[in-house]
Amino acid sequence: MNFSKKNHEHKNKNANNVSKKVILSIAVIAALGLTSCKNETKKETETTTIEVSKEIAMTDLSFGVRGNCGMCKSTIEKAANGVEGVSKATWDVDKKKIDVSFDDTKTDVMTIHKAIAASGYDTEKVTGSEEAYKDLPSCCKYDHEMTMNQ
Ligand SMILES: [Cu+2]
Repeated sequence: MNFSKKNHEHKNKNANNVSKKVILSIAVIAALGLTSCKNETKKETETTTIEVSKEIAMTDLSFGVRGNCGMCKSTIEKAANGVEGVSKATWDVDKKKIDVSFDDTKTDVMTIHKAIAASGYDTEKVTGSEEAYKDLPSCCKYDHEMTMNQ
């Protein structure tokens, strides 16, 4: 009698263990589910961060460029805007300086200096092409000693 009672209790303990295991498994599955949800959220955040840093990659700076008039302005700005990655180029006829905005993953400031110089205009880093200078209208034949960044 005693023996069978003990056996019965033992069986009950086993049953308890089994249901505990089931509850544990459910808890683990739920935890895994939560983790994967969190991972998805993380990925979305990372994508957003990349998009933001792409906008930050636009570089704004200015440098000196020699020139005389409105025709110079359009030639200089056209040359700068012709560089891939440049989104804005504004030359100031009084200050003899250009403001440029560009994507520094696509170009760099020296490429812009060279493009302007190729159109015949001196920049503070690159001397303008003599060939292109000869072809400029007489009103645009600026003084090579002119002070830039006034
Ligand atoms: Cu001019």
